[in-house]
Amino acid sequence: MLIGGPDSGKTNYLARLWKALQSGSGRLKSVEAPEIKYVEDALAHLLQGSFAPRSEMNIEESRRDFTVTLVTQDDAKRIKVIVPDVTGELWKDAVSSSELPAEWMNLLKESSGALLFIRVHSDLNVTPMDWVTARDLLKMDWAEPHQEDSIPTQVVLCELLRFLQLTLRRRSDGGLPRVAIAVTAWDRLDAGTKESGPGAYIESEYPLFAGRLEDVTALKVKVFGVSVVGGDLQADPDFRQKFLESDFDTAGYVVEEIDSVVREEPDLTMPIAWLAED
Ligand SMILES: Nc1nc2c(ncn2[C@@H]2O[C@H](COP(=O)(O)OP(=O)(O)OP(=O)(O)O)[C@@H](O)[C@H]2O)c(=O)[nH]1
Ligand SMILES: [Mg+2]
Repeated sequence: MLIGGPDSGKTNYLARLWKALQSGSGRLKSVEAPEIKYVEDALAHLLQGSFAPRSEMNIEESRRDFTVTLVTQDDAKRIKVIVPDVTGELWKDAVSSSELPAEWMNLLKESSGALLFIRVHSDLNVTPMDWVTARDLLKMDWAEPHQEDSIPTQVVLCELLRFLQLTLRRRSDGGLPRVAIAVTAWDRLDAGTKESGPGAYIESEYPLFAGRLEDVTALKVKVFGVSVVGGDLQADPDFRQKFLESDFDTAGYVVEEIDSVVREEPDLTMPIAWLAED
């Protein structure tokens, strides 16, 4: 299941993933390809060299959950991916009211893995005044409605993680449920930060959340860096030009860290494949 706050990169990843699943060169491919209009629209944006816009809450089309069945390259394993309504505003609302709508709750309870999105340099990332404030916010009783925009991003992340801990079920092989964290717009980071890897990025930007991740025993967590096309289509016209002249299927990458070695992979399906991996 794909989840994340507003502006966290869900739609653009989904669009890029869609193409990767169809091209079939990654770890996962799609079994059947249902036509989902907003995903096709988002992909059309990318193909034309611009990021897909933020999802609108009011458009009926963008508010429909859908499920796709994916299969591993060797046909050995089938994975059902649920994409709930993709507007992050609703996840944020859920956090500020401390309540998940019943239908999402049920979807999560049927899942044994989730992909949680966080975006590099989002204007909507809210930084806490300080550590103590963030900690107190986490401890507070959410019954009291408060200004949702004041909730620091990492507090939202901690809450989403808590929802996942409460709801996700064990895998069919008995293993712990998994949560892949996608740090999107990875291309926007400077070389040094990229080199340190996605885990270190979370630790420096979201120390409270990183602490939670370390303490979690009921979930298996892995952090990935994701760049849907490998650069910034908005801020970098030179990159955009090169992108338009190149083969879309080679654009973008995922970053993972194995035994302290950070490596880049062209396979955009990797975080989801990891969720289902043995
Ligand atoms: N540079 C760069 N920017 C990205 C990437 N992915 C997303 N973005 C930027 O992030 C913005 C938000 O991405 P969306 O995919 O719309 O985020 P979302 O989570 O679907 O947002 P909501 O629909 O509001 O919930 C985009 O408009 C891009 O500007 C990426 O891989 N690289
Ligand atoms: Mg969206």
